[in-house]
Amino acid sequence: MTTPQHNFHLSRRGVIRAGAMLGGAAIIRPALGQPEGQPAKGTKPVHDFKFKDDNPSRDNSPSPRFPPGEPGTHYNPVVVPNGWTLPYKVVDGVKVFHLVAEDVEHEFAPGLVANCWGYNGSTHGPVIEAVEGDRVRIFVTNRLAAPTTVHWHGVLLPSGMDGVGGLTQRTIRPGETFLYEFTLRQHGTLMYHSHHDEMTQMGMGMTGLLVIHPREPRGPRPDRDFAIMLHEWKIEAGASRPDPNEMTDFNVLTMNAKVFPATQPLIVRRGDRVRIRLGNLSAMDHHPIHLHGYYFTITETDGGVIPEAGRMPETTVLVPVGATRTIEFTADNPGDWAMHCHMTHHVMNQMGHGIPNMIGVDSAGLDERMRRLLPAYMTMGQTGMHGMTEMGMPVPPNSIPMVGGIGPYDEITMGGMFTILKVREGLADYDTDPGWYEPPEGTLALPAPPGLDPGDAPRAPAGTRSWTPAPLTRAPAAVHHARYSCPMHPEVTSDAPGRCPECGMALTGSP
Ligand SMILES: [Cu+2]
Repeated sequence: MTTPQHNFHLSRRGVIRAGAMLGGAAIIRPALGQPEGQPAKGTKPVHDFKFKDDNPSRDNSPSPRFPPGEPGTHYNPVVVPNGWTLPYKVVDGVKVFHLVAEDVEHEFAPGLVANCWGYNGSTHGPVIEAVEGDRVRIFVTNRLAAPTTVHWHGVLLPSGMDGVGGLTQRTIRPGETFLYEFTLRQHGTLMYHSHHDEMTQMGMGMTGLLVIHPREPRGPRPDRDFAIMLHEWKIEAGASRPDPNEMTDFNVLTMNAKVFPATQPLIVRRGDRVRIRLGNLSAMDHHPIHLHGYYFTITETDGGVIPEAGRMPETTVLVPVGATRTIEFTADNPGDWAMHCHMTHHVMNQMGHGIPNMIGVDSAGLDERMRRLLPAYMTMGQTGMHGMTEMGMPVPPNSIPMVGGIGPYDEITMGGMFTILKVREGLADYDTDPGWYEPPEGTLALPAPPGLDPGDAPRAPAGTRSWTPAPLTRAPAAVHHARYSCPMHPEVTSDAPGRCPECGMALTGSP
């Protein structure tokens, strides 16, 4: 390949040309969910499903194809916390997937269940995982009451496979099954989502990750390769559906559609090479995801691999709406490490938003007087939001407390877009939660022992909190009257044409 694009790794070695491999096998019968009865008025009849392998790579070379990549041989499958990966079948050398768009009853955390939209019984949809050079055939059945499409975000494919309702295809009507087929020319972390009535359908959860592994990895594969989709929802306390019309006030912020403490921790062995793929299909918010205990490198975007010369060490990665970011690091520091969105409202759950500011309020007497009117009244938030996890405060039906849960030492005052990276020595397996980290003696912050109090802490020196500008040494020039000034000495001005006494240049201006 002559392309300079670093994310294209396909070589001629092992390439199977589409024609040689497929022969006539690309013709398949429209057996899966073919709509019964007449096609909708004004729509063309279903074609014969004979797709050409005409997806050009960047350098317009003929379509390189490989046999289907296999897990274990060509890649280590991704780990999807709280989620799953869509199984496929290989038919005539093509990987065949089947997505079903449908209503999904989804639990965001114990206590909060909502009727969302998703794929194959989950929201978000399952991760689709494949290998660069694979030919993929994806059936999409629509079991929603509304028409839909699926767009393959970031995938280099023929225009007619791009899934944009109205623009590149007619929509998939309720009950219909459509077929998308293309060859994967790239590797990376990409996404799929509805591209019809986008605000409603993505807002209801119709998104998923699409991971394409490189055919020829340039370095050692990661030991743990996590895939996480970020999203935001508006679910009024007690409501049974997300409100996709919300523009600003999102109150359920999720990783793989879960809020902490329901987010499954990322469990790794000390020394593991870790990759975390983050996608964001929130409606309105970018998410700066911060990892404690490490610095990492942002290695990829949904546009491909970042050249090594362009990488920087980071502790926070901003994942914009409609983008993916991939970070990598070696897990050499054992512990329980928070990984969360650094937008502080994005680590609060439903009830933490839009309440009156009570910080500093002395509520003595107020509660008593209020209880004469409202027997259950209790002022809250006078010193902030802590205490909200454990006070056993009744919450409205179908809602969750505003913050997370009880940690090993205290309450954890974060919910929402928050999870924990658990790095351990000598883990038996990755599937068992190793519990809370026990720090070696001498490595835990504790109350200062008596007698070690350092005494008065330094105070801010006088003058650091206010600033007095230096007094003027002369009267300000009457520039507002002058019509002429020196281009080199702006303080030299005049109401009449002339020359600058400093430098002799003609004053500029207009009569
Ligand atoms: Cu955020």
